[in-house]
Amino acid sequence: WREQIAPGAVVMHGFVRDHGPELLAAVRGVVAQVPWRHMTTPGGHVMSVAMSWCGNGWSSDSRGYRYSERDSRSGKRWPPIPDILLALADEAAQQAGFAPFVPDSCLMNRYDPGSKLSLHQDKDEHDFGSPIVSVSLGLPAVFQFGGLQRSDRAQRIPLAHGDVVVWGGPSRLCFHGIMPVKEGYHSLVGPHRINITLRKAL
Ligand code: MD5
Ligand code: FE
Repeated sequence: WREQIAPGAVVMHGFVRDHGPELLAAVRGVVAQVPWRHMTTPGGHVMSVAMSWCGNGWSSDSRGYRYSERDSRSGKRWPPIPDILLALADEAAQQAGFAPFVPDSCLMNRYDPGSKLSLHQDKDEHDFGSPIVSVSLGLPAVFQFGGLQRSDRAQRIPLAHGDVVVWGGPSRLCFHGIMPVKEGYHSLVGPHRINITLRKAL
Protein backbone atom coordinates (compact mmCIF):
# COMPACT_ATOMS: atom_id res chain seq x y z
CA TRP A 1 0.00 0.00 0.00
CA ARG A 2 0.98 3.61 -0.34
CA GLU A 3 1.42 6.08 2.48
CA GLN A 4 2.01 9.82 2.17
CA ILE A 5 4.09 10.71 5.24
CA ALA A 6 4.66 14.37 4.41
CA PRO A 7 4.11 16.67 1.43
CA GLY A 8 6.15 15.06 -1.37
CA ALA A 9 7.19 11.99 0.63
CA VAL A 10 5.48 8.74 -0.34
CA VAL A 11 6.23 5.27 1.08
CA MET A 12 5.34 2.52 -1.41
CA HIS A 13 5.27 -0.57 0.79
CA GLY A 14 6.43 -3.72 -0.99
CA PHE A 15 6.73 -1.94 -4.34
CA VAL A 16 9.70 -4.13 -5.43
CA ARG A 17 9.12 -7.08 -3.08
CA ASP A 18 8.87 -9.49 -6.02
CA HIS A 19 12.00 -8.21 -7.75
CA GLY A 20 14.62 -8.94 -5.08
CA PRO A 21 16.72 -11.36 -7.14
CA GLU A 22 17.02 -9.06 -10.18
CA LEU A 23 17.74 -6.01 -8.03
CA LEU A 24 20.40 -7.88 -6.06
CA ALA A 25 21.98 -9.08 -9.29
CA ALA A 26 22.18 -5.44 -10.41
CA VAL A 27 23.76 -4.43 -7.07
CA ARG A 28 26.29 -7.26 -7.29
CA GLY A 29 27.22 -6.27 -10.85
CA VAL A 30 28.00 -2.73 -9.71
CA VAL A 31 29.82 -3.87 -6.56
CA ALA A 32 32.07 -6.12 -8.67
CA GLN A 33 33.34 -2.90 -10.30
CA VAL A 34 33.07 -0.49 -7.34
CA PRO A 35 33.74 -2.57 -4.20
CA TRP A 36 31.98 -1.67 -0.94
CA ARG A 37 33.96 1.00 0.90
CA HIS A 38 33.67 2.86 4.20
CA MET A 39 34.05 6.56 3.47
CA THR A 40 35.59 9.07 5.87
CA THR A 41 33.45 12.13 6.55
CA PRO A 42 34.88 15.66 6.28
CA GLY A 43 34.93 15.61 10.10
CA GLY A 44 37.26 12.58 10.07
CA HIS A 45 34.78 9.87 11.11
CA VAL A 46 34.73 6.53 9.28
CA MET A 47 31.13 5.71 8.32
CA SER A 48 29.66 2.44 9.63
CA VAL A 49 27.72 2.15 6.37
CA ALA A 50 29.64 0.70 3.39
CA MET A 51 29.02 2.38 0.03
CA SER A 52 29.19 1.64 -3.68
CA TRP A 53 27.73 3.57 -6.61
CA CYS A 54 27.16 3.88 -10.32
CA GLY A 55 26.33 6.73 -12.67
CA ASN A 56 27.85 9.81 -11.08
CA GLY A 57 29.85 8.67 -8.07
CA TRP A 58 30.13 10.25 -4.66
CA SER A 59 33.17 11.15 -2.65
CA SER A 60 33.83 12.39 0.83
CA ASP A 61 37.09 13.70 2.17
CA SER A 62 38.47 16.53 4.30
CA ARG A 63 37.42 19.00 1.59
CA GLY A 64 33.76 17.94 1.73
CA TYR A 65 31.28 15.88 -0.30
CA ARG A 66 31.11 15.88 -4.10
CA TYR A 67 29.63 14.02 -7.04
CA SER A 68 31.86 13.15 -9.99
CA GLU A 69 31.51 11.45 -13.38
CA ARG A 70 34.82 9.68 -13.05
CA ASP A 71 36.98 7.79 -10.62
CA SER A 72 39.72 10.32 -9.89
CA ARG A 73 42.24 7.47 -9.37
CA SER A 74 41.73 5.70 -12.69
CA GLY A 75 40.28 8.56 -14.73
CA LYS A 76 37.51 6.19 -15.90
CA ARG A 77 33.78 6.77 -15.69
CA TRP A 78 31.92 4.98 -12.91
CA PRO A 79 29.81 2.07 -14.24
CA PRO A 80 26.44 2.96 -15.81
CA ILE A 81 23.21 2.73 -13.80
CA PRO A 82 21.61 -0.68 -14.61
CA ASP A 83 18.41 -0.41 -16.68
CA ILE A 84 16.29 -2.16 -14.04
CA LEU A 85 17.13 0.65 -11.58
CA LEU A 86 16.38 3.40 -14.10
CA ALA A 87 13.03 1.78 -14.90
CA LEU A 88 12.12 1.36 -11.24
CA ALA A 89 13.05 4.97 -10.43
CA ASP A 90 10.93 6.33 -13.24
CA GLU A 91 7.92 4.12 -12.39
CA ALA A 92 8.04 4.96 -8.67
CA ALA A 93 8.50 8.69 -9.28
CA GLN A 94 5.58 8.78 -11.74
CA GLN A 95 3.29 6.90 -9.35
CA ALA A 96 4.22 9.32 -6.58
CA GLY A 97 3.19 12.20 -8.82
CA PHE A 98 6.54 13.42 -10.12
CA ALA A 99 7.30 14.03 -13.77
CA PRO A 100 9.48 11.57 -15.69
CA PHE A 101 12.56 11.01 -13.59
CA VAL A 102 15.94 10.31 -15.18
CA PRO A 103 18.51 9.91 -12.41
CA ASP A 104 22.21 10.34 -13.18
CA SER A 105 23.56 8.90 -9.92
CA CYS A 106 22.83 5.79 -7.88
CA LEU A 107 24.33 5.38 -4.42
CA MET A 108 24.18 2.06 -2.62
CA ASN A 109 24.49 1.75 1.14
CA ARG A 110 25.17 -1.55 2.91
CA TYR A 111 24.26 -1.69 6.60
CA ASP A 112 25.65 -4.54 8.65
CA PRO A 113 24.07 -5.12 12.09
CA GLY A 114 24.91 -2.09 14.24
CA SER A 115 25.47 0.22 11.24
CA LYS A 116 23.57 3.49 11.29
CA LEU A 117 23.32 6.75 9.40
CA SER A 118 23.22 9.86 11.58
CA LEU A 119 20.69 12.62 10.97
CA HIS A 120 21.68 14.62 7.86
CA GLN A 121 20.30 16.44 4.82
CA ASP A 122 21.05 15.45 1.21
CA LYS A 123 22.15 18.77 -0.21
CA ASP A 124 25.18 18.00 -2.36
CA GLU A 125 23.02 17.46 -5.45
CA HIS A 126 22.69 20.39 -7.83
CA ASP A 127 19.03 19.73 -8.56
CA PHE A 128 16.64 19.84 -5.59
CA GLY A 129 13.68 19.94 -7.98
CA SER A 130 14.07 16.23 -8.73
CA PRO A 131 13.00 13.65 -6.17
CA ILE A 132 15.21 10.95 -4.66
CA VAL A 133 13.90 7.40 -5.02
CA SER A 134 15.08 5.02 -2.30
CA VAL A 135 14.81 1.22 -2.30
CA SER A 136 15.20 -0.94 0.82
CA LEU A 137 16.39 -4.55 0.56
CA GLY A 138 17.24 -7.16 3.19
CA LEU A 139 17.07 -6.55 6.93
CA PRO A 140 14.46 -4.08 8.19
CA ALA A 141 15.41 -0.70 9.64
CA VAL A 142 13.84 2.25 11.40
CA PHE A 143 14.03 5.45 9.37
CA GLN A 144 14.12 8.79 11.18
CA PHE A 145 12.32 11.49 9.27
CA GLY A 146 12.60 15.00 10.64
CA GLY A 147 11.98 18.49 9.36
CA LEU A 148 13.95 21.28 7.75
CA GLN A 149 15.65 22.10 11.07
CA ARG A 150 17.97 19.56 12.71
CA SER A 151 16.13 20.15 15.98
CA ASP A 152 12.69 19.35 14.51
CA ARG A 153 11.19 16.26 16.09
CA ALA A 154 11.62 13.16 13.88
CA GLN A 155 9.00 10.54 13.00
CA ARG A 156 10.15 6.91 13.08
CA ILE A 157 9.18 4.93 10.02
CA PRO A 158 9.87 1.18 9.75
CA LEU A 159 11.23 0.18 6.33
CA ALA A 160 11.23 -3.44 5.13
CA HIS A 161 12.59 -5.45 2.23
CA GLY A 162 10.93 -4.29 -0.98
CA ASP A 163 9.79 -0.88 0.24
CA VAL A 164 10.37 2.13 -2.00
CA VAL A 165 10.23 5.73 -0.80
CA VAL A 166 10.00 8.76 -3.05
CA TRP A 167 11.30 11.96 -1.46
CA GLY A 168 10.36 15.02 -3.44
CA GLY A 169 8.93 18.48 -3.15
CA PRO A 170 9.17 20.01 0.32
CA SER A 171 10.47 16.76 1.87
CA ARG A 172 13.53 16.65 -0.36
CA LEU A 173 15.66 18.63 2.11
CA CYS A 174 14.34 17.22 5.37
CA PHE A 175 16.75 15.85 7.96
CA HIS A 176 16.79 12.05 8.07
CA GLY A 177 18.77 9.06 9.28
CA ILE A 178 18.73 5.32 9.94
CA MET A 179 18.74 3.87 13.48
CA PRO A 180 21.31 1.13 14.17
CA VAL A 181 20.27 -1.98 12.21
CA LYS A 182 19.37 -4.96 14.40
CA GLU A 183 21.11 -8.31 14.09
CA GLY A 184 19.32 -10.65 11.70
CA TYR A 185 19.45 -12.68 8.52
CA HIS A 186 17.47 -12.12 5.33
CA SER A 187 17.06 -15.18 3.09
CA LEU A 188 18.07 -13.29 -0.08
CA VAL A 189 20.38 -10.55 1.20
CA GLY A 190 21.98 -12.24 4.24
CA PRO A 191 23.01 -10.29 7.36
CA HIS A 192 22.64 -6.84 5.75
CA ARG A 193 20.31 -4.06 4.82
CA ILE A 194 21.00 -2.59 1.40
CA ASN A 195 19.57 0.77 0.39
CA ILE A 196 19.71 2.01 -3.17
CA THR A 197 19.08 5.71 -3.89
CA LEU A 198 18.49 7.14 -7.36
CA ARG A 199 19.24 10.82 -7.74
CA LYS A 200 19.72 13.66 -10.14
CA ALA A 201 23.05 14.87 -8.80
CA LEU A 202 24.76 16.95 -11.52
C1 MD5 B 1 19.12 4.91 3.54
N1 MD5 B 1 20.03 6.88 2.57
O1 MD5 B 1 18.19 4.24 3.95
C2 MD5 B 1 18.85 6.35 3.18
C3 MD5 B 1 17.71 6.39 2.23
C4 MD5 B 1 21.59 8.63 1.98
C5 MD5 B 1 20.43 8.14 2.76
O2 MD5 B 1 19.86 8.90 3.52
O3 MD5 B 1 21.82 9.83 1.98
O4 MD5 B 1 22.25 7.79 1.31
S1 MD5 B 1 17.47 7.93 1.30
C6 MD5 B 1 16.47 8.89 2.34
C7 MD5 B 1 16.17 10.34 1.99
C8 MD5 B 1 16.69 10.98 0.90
C9 MD5 B 1 16.33 12.31 0.66
C10 MD5 B 1 15.47 13.00 1.49
C11 MD5 B 1 14.99 12.32 2.57
C12 MD5 B 1 15.33 11.01 2.84
N2 MD5 B 1 14.12 12.98 3.47
O5 MD5 B 1 13.67 14.10 3.21
O6 MD5 B 1 13.82 12.40 4.53
O7 MD5 B 1 20.28 4.47 3.42
FE1 FE C 1 20.37 10.91 2.98
